Amino acid sequence: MDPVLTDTFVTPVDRIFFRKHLNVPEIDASSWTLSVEGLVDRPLRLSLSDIEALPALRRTVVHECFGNPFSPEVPTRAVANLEWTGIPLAALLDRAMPRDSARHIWFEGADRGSFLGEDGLTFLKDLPLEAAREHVLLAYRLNGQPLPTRHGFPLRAVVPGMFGTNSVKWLSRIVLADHRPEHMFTTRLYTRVPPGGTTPVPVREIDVNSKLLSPLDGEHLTTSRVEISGRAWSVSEVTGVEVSVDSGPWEPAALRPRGDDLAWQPFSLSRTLAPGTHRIRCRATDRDGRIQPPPGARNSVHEITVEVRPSGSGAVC
Ligand SMILES: Nc1nc2c(c(=O)[nH]1)N[C@H]1C(S)=C(S)[C@@H](COP(=O)(O)O)O[C@H]1N2
Ligand SMILES: [Mo]
Repeated sequence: MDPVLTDTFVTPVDRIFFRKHLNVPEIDASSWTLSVEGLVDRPLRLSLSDIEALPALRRTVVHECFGNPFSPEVPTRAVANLEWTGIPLAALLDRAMPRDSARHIWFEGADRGSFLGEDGLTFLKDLPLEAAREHVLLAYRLNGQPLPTRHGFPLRAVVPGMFGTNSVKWLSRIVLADHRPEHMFTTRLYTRVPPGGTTPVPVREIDVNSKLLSPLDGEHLTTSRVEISGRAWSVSEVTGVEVSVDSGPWEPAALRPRGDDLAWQPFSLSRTLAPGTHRIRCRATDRDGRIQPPPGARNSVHEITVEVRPSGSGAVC
């Protein structure tokens, strides 16, 4: 069974994929602090209760791992849809008062370790300050529960519309700066060359993508009436998902509109399939006209194979 997609709209905590590059810090929430420093008029050092005392918001957000940074074109579709509770980063920036020279914001986790033979690394990411002010949430609850250690306790960044790699877990330090940090996870890894370009850019905005959830790849179906369903997501709203069976035409699936949050969107289509083996494909298009490409790209059309063996046909034991 697929470890990350389930048929619920919000992915249960025990079904979320887990990624880490360094260690998993065990943080004592009573002594943990978050600092906001660098090009600010009023540096801050906040406890978890300081943060929890600020007005909270809840957002349901699609969460997707970019995949292996050494294989940026391989589809992994490690994806979840999660409900975060936290504060907008903007609330802290308003208090810290960034200077006019601040253009970039750095997020650093409390994890430490070695990666690619480099010792003493931290997990550090950066964003343009204006984009971060607009989008970033600092979350301390996940699906209504305290944030589990593996997902970033006591506080993590969540960046709706950007790949999971930007959502720094175990957040401990925020730095305002006039330049990007040269670092393993900012300028060396997690970059890619955009289509038609030559210069690598940081892996940020998610691609248009979709995933078939039911039936599952390789599933043996005992009825020929099949409800084909899945999830689609992109940085802008997905406006259409099409499904193709075998080499048939692309047919529009029913698609749930996105709503206010940057969540994934369920889609479904009913089909009658003759006994035998079938290939099912899905492809999403978003409001900006992005469409999933053919195989060879990390967000290529998703394809599964199923076998229909109606009960009574003698093929089912
Ligand atoms: N501090 C820290 N934050 C991190 C990482 C990490 O290794 N350390 N991995 C990133 C990557 S690549 C992804 S996909 C997400 C995974 O979040 P999850 O394990 O909660 O699903 O966390 C991101 N944030
Ligand atoms: Mo990731």
